[in-house]
Amino acid sequence: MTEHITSSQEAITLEDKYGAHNYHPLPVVLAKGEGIFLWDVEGKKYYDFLSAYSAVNQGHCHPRILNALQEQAQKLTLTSRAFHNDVLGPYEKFITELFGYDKVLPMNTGVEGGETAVKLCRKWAYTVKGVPDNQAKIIFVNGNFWGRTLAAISSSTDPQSKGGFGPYMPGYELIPYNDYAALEQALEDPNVAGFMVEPIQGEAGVVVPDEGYLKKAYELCKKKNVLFIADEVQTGIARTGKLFACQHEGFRPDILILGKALSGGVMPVSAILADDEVMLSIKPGEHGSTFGGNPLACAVAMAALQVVEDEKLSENAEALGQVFRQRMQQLVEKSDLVTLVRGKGLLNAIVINDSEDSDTAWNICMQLKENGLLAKPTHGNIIRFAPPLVITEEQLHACCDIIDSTIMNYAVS
Ligand code: IF1
Repeated sequence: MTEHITSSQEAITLEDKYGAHNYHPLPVVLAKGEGIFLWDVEGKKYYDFLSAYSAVNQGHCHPRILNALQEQAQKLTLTSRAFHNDVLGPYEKFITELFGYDKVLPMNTGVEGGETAVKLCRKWAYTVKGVPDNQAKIIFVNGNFWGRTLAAISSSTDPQSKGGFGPYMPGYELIPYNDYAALEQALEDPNVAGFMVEPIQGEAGVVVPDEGYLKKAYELCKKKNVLFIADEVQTGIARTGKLFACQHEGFRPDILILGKALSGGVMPVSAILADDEVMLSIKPGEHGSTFGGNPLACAVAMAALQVVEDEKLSENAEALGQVFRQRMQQLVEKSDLVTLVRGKGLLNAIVINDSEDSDTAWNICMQLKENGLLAKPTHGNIIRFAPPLVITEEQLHACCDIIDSTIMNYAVS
């Protein structure tokens, strides 16, 4: 019989005793979510300003997505890909037409999307580009984050993500983010197969590259016959004010990686999209996953994407992102605790005027929690603000009022 939790402390105690200690969560225990709101075990209500790291763009427990989940769950949840099912094909048509690609390869978690993109890129290099076997190189940028598998952390520059897990994946090269000259130099190597990059670096602290960097990088990749791989697990699905962030610069990456809000936060669903020349490099039996493309995930993802379109979440993110950054800029001007605000759409962050290893950002988030708003620092002195994209302008101003008053009344202890 499972324990019925009656207090937050009880839940925390159970996690501490029986769970791995691989996270350091804020001391809040959530029991209910609806739209932009979360409630803890004691019934206290919060604005969610993290959206489960942009997996809940459509808002918590969206009724249309839950209906799709419940309806499909009554019929068929999993067949494996050993057989066909009657939901995968319609989903594949829907998502490829929506994003404008020939084909989709469905997986589950975001990092599996990244792994699939790396494998596909290498396979394309050997079978289409003609790179000698086992010589394919993939270029990543400093500050990248695409998950916790060994292939993902092998490209990391963050000691906390990477340290102590060697040996690492060969065939990777790192260059600085937002540095076109460094990319030009790296692509002089004829064995480079791909360039994998986040259009905005989420975990690194919502780092936005210079206007035009991504487009120029894409054009250089085209010229050098290198695949541009966009990791849009966090920036995709309307988060930055477009269906996917590369659209701000008017190009389609050769491989587009999606995850998180692809399911509206209801279950793990990820995907990579590519055109036939690339996607058909992988032949039957060369890649897969037990749950990849399962009927339940397909039904949920179609509903989650339909909500993004019907509720115009990209347009809302674009408009309210401007409002948010204006409000935060006013805070920058009147408080010496906040040095800048940056972001696109409703993926934003403020930089706190303290060293990276200070606990000021954490303490501010603890105070925000007391004041009814949940957010969490990324690296040290940066606080990411990413509410569900269904937030209204009135609610956004109420949240900005909480952030403003919390910062202005923050007593540097
Ligand atoms: C954790 C970070 C965010 C991602 C991008 C791929 C993935 C992620 C751009 C992998 C996942 C999650 C992982 C989670 C916390 C969170 C996170 F802080 F770790 F870096 F969002 F910024 N590409 N990010 O952001 O997707 O396999 O997790 O489904 O590991 O602590 P996943």
